[in-house]
Amino acid sequence: MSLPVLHIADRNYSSWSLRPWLALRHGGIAFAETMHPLPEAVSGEGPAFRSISPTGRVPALEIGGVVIADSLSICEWAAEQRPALWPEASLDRALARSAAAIMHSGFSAFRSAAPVNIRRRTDASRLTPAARADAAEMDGLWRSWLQRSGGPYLFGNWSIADAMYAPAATRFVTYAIDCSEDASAYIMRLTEEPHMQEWISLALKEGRSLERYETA
Ligand SMILES: N[C@@H](CCC(=O)N[C@@H](CS)C(=O)NCC(=O)O)C(=O)O
Repeated sequence: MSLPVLHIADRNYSSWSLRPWLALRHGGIAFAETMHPLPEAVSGEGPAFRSISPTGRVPALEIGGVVIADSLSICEWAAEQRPALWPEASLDRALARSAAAIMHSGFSAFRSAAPVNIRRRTDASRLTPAARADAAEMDGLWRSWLQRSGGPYLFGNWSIADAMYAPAATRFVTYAIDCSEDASAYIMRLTEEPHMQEWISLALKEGRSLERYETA
């Protein structure tokens, strides 16, 4: 059977693409990837990638003619191939899944005020009070999970929970967002590990600049 194909968008901007890409890489799962440039502007006609995924959005993983849509489902598929992508102990696994779900469905003020832009360095002036509150809440959650597990990642070994928060870590760097010492050390661990470094270096090589993600 041919390799699964992960459809992603621009690495510099696409937070959702990064998550399953990291899970597949950390799982040592062979896959091909296709990058689809994000539209220049939001068209009002709905999401751009209808020919790739039923949601019109990426990431999507194509396996043997079947398309798995949505970052978290792709991560779950990866964990079925490589169970170590979730913690081993049942309660830890449940907590890690909860952490992933909290990110997947939450922090919307933070996500919309501070879009992922790996290349950019600016200040936190564009953050609304709600976005700042989201960032502080995330910092508190990271600290509680790290304290409980003893680190180095949220639930001990690197897991899908860390994949889900990796784009958020880049936002703290891009927008120079204040955070606790523990959060800052976690952000460094997350962004300096080799797979994340590979993604970052590929993102930095992309030449496209999308106005809507570049203006503060
Ligand atoms: N809930 C989805 C979100 C996916 C998503 O919003 N993807 C963006 C790229 S980061 C997209 O495809 N945007 C295209 C569009 O909105 O036209 C997931 O977890 O995969």
